[in-house]
Order: sequence, then structure tokens, then C-alpha cells
Amino acid sequence: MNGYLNFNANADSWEFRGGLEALVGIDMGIFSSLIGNYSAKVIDYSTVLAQGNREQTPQNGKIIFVSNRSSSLNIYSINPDGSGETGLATTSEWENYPSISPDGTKILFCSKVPLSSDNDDIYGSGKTQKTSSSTDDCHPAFSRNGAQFAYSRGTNQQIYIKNLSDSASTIGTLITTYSGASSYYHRDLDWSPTADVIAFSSNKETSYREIYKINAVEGSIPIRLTTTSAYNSHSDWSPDGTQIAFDSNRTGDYEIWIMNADGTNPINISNSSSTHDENPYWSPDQKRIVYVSRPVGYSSSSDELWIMNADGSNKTRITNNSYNDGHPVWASQ
Ligand SMILES: [Ca+2]
Ligand SMILES: [Ca+2]
Ligand SMILES: [Ca+2]
Repeated sequence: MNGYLNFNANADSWEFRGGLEALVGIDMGIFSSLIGNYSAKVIDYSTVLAQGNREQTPQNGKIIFVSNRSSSLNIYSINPDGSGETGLATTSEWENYPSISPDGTKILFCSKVPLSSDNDDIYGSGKTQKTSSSTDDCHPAFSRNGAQFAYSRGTNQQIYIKNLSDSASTIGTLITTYSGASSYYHRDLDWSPTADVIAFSSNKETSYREIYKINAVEGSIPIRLTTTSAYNSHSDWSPDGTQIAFDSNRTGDYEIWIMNADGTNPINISNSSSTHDENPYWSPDQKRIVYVSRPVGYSSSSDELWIMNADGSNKTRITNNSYNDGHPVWASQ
């Protein structure tokens, strides 16, 4: 049973309506967010800096992912054991690049409304519009206390930060203000859970993609973390902020790698030349990694979600179908 979105004329917004009972049997952790109940906290950066979200080890909740198993790319959730697959945003529109709030109760994602507009904007739980522009706004990443988000905006995907409670028309603060920034793409944003630092991938210095990090509050010249002249993307901070998982084709095919947060000691943990492995995301308890894999030579319709231990052992397939399953994020509960 899929979730669905209805237009609420009175509220002048999109909301998930009805069907909540049917939205899996029923974990209100994630799903309460679909009612769209934001805590509109005023942002004080000094408060943000003082707050972490990892005082307690979170438990692993559901995995949120993107699939084309219905008419367009939509967002689904699934239990880590492969059970309980549920549609969260299954409209005829395109929904992609989900980010999950640190407390596991809210999502942000990218959508084109209408689909024919080919104009990306960012939406939140209940499909509440979070950006509104004629440019492409995408790659949302919740801040570590969940009150803000970073996103990439415009032709060259510059990084901006705004409050979750800001109006959709509010652009926010540009942080990629370093020399030459406007010439480069910044994407796959991920905000450290323990510091106000954003990891991202960019073609800033090579014709490939490398991973960088930048101060999320002040902006700065990004620090380059990979130096391989290969495609390095989809960086994801470990829950304790000490490591970054990412994918790279530096060995010839795509693998899941883990490096220290300063770029040192990269380790190939998927280590399988027969499979195309990408899009890693840490489990909230930091013991496992969900990722996307398909046999080398097959199309993306063979992409499935897999989970492995953080040392690469015990690879287990979670989905098994003829559709493209990707962009997993793992919610805490
Ligand atoms: Ca837009
Ligand atoms: Ca591989
Ligand atoms: Ca599939």
C-alpha cells in the first residue's frame, strides 16, 4: 500500500492525508513527520555550534530510498531486513535525494512540480515546499540539530544554508563564496553530525569528482579530501563524525570506501570488481552501511539496496526487483 499526497486547498499546501494506518504497520517515528509538524525554532548559530545530536547511540530505524517502481522516481521506506516496504511520496512527480533529520522524524527531498517544469525545488515532510525558485534547488542536507538545511542551488550548484522554518522563497546564506566557486558544481551535500562542516563532491579542481569539506557556518575555502583523479561521490559522515563513507571508481569499478574525516587512510570495503557499488550511508549505530549494488555490465534497473558491516563483511541484499533502487538514507528511531 502506497502513501499518497493530497492537495489541501484550505492549508494551501500539499500534505499526506489519510492512509496513515496503511503506511506500514505502523512506526510513528518516521511517519508522524508526514503530517508535516515542524518545530519552527529560531536559529542561533552559537546554539547550533553548542549542540550535538549524538549524545546517545541511536538505534537503527527504517531505510528511506528512491525507486522508479511506479510511474516516476518516488521515495519509499523499508526495514533493514527487507520487510515492510512502503511508499512515502509516490506521486506522478519526481522525488529524489532524500535527507533524514538527525532525530529520524523529518525528511527533505528534491522534487519537480510539475514534472514537466524540469525545475527542482526542495520539499519537506508532507511535501511542504521548502525552496521556491526558477533555478534548480536540490541535494538537501539537514543540519546536525535538524533546524537548518544546506542545499545546492542554481546552474553551478552553489551551497546555501537556510532555516527549516524559513519561507520557501527565502534563499538563505551562500557559503561557497571562495574565489572561483561560481564556476563549479557542489553536490551530494552531507552535514557532519558532530560539527558544522559539510562534505560534498565537486569537479572543482579536476574533470572528475573529488570530495571536499567546507565550514557550514562561515563558508571557507573547501578542503579537498580525495586526490585520485577518479569519480568520488556520495560522501556520508559516520555518526561519530570521525569517518566519511563514499563511492569511488579509482580501482576501475565503483566501490564503497571509508576514509578518516581528514581524508587519510582510505579503505575499500566493498572490494568487489564484479559489482558496481555506490551510494553508501551509515547505519545510525555506525555498525553497518547500506549501499546500492548491481553486477558490472548491467543497467541501473538492476540496482538493489544491500547492507554490509562497516568492515565490508556480511553483504546482504535488501531489495530484489527489476527496478532502480537507490539513494538510501538510514533513519534513527
Ligand atoms: Ca527551483
Ligand atoms: Ca565494485
Ligand atoms: Ca531493483
